[in-house]
Amino acid sequence: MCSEQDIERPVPAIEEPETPATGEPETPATGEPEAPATGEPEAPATGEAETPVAEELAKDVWNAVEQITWPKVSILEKARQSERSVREWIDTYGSKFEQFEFAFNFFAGQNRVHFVYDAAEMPADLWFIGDVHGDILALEAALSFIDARTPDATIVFLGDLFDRFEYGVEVVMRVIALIKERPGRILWIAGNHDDGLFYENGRFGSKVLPSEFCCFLNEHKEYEDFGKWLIDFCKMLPRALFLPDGLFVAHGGCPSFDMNTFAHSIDDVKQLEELEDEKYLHSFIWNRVIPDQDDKSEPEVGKNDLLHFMEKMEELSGIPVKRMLRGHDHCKENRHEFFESYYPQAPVLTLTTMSAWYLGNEDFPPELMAQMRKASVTTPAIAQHRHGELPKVFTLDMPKTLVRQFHKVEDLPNEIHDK
Ligand SMILES: [Mn+2]
Repeated sequence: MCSEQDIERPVPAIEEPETPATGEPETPATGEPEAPATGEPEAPATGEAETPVAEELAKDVWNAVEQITWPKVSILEKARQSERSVREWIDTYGSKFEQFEFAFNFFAGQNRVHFVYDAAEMPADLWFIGDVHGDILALEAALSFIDARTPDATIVFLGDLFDRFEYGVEVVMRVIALIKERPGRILWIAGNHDDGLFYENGRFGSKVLPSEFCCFLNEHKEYEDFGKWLIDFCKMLPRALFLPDGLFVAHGGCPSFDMNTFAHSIDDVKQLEELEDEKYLHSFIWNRVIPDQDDKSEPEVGKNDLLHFMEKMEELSGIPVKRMLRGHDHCKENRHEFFESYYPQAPVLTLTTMSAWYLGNEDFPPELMAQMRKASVTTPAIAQHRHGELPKVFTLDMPKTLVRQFHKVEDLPNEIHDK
């Protein structure tokens, strides 16, 4: 199962189970075809048949990249160019975010729960990139893979672009520059790290750990204005996206059972506009869909809760909401997970786009740090939209040497790594 969760502060100590050690995936996230037991049409498409194709294609892309003598330099140079372009934009427009043309006709100032009703608005090629968390290598791998196959693709980011890995500012600059360079083809759905960043009493802080990015902003005064701009930018990003074929996309979860009122909070909603209430917006980002649990209360979401929510959305919007794509939990094995127990009624796919298993955070107690330093190479996952089904997953198998150039990777003992 996925791990590597984040917790909202004030819970300090251990939030992030990218801890490799023990409680690892009892789940199948990976190699298995994991046909969902029911012969559903939604059957997650990661099966045997798909895998060789994905690997072949990934290899093609990465062979090309490897020909660059020192890819790290060129990748970071690209990020610096992006930064220049973003700073130019900010100098010109300041906080007029409505100048950005996002995908699916989302504009700043609109409702942040975004419904796409018309199938004609669906792009021919639509891809999803999961949590990147400052892993510029994984981002570039994903972009080159997508661009090589489908040069005019629309790309939706599932949030959490910074914290954890050291290239947070590079990732953010690259993505914002993409929004500018590819008008109408990029969407960034806010994640909890994006939403958690704040500025108070002259310092950047975060509502979540780990939060290396706010430390970076505090240590680099030349990014202070940009950091403040970014906080406002993140506030206007969409929190949830509903596509006309029934795919519901959000970073974490959805409204669930409320223990205070002992009811589903979504039942109070009579009109879609009411979803703009902060408590609902918060739930899409911070709540967590949990496999193997039918009924949960906030902030967790079980299968029945998700089903209930989707039925309610269908009733209110007329879109037959049938399945969910999310980030938030960082799957270890091949960086994606299908929640088998949610089939056939409410299929869920969790996607993670990072090239290494977590490196740790200086805030952790030393004994835990020692454990977390043992990061290992992973295969970032991305996914391509398919009409009426969960997106198709591609895992990007790239050379370990390349990953080692970017991250302080240590190999885990096999008994841990190979679970
Ligand atoms: Mn995350």
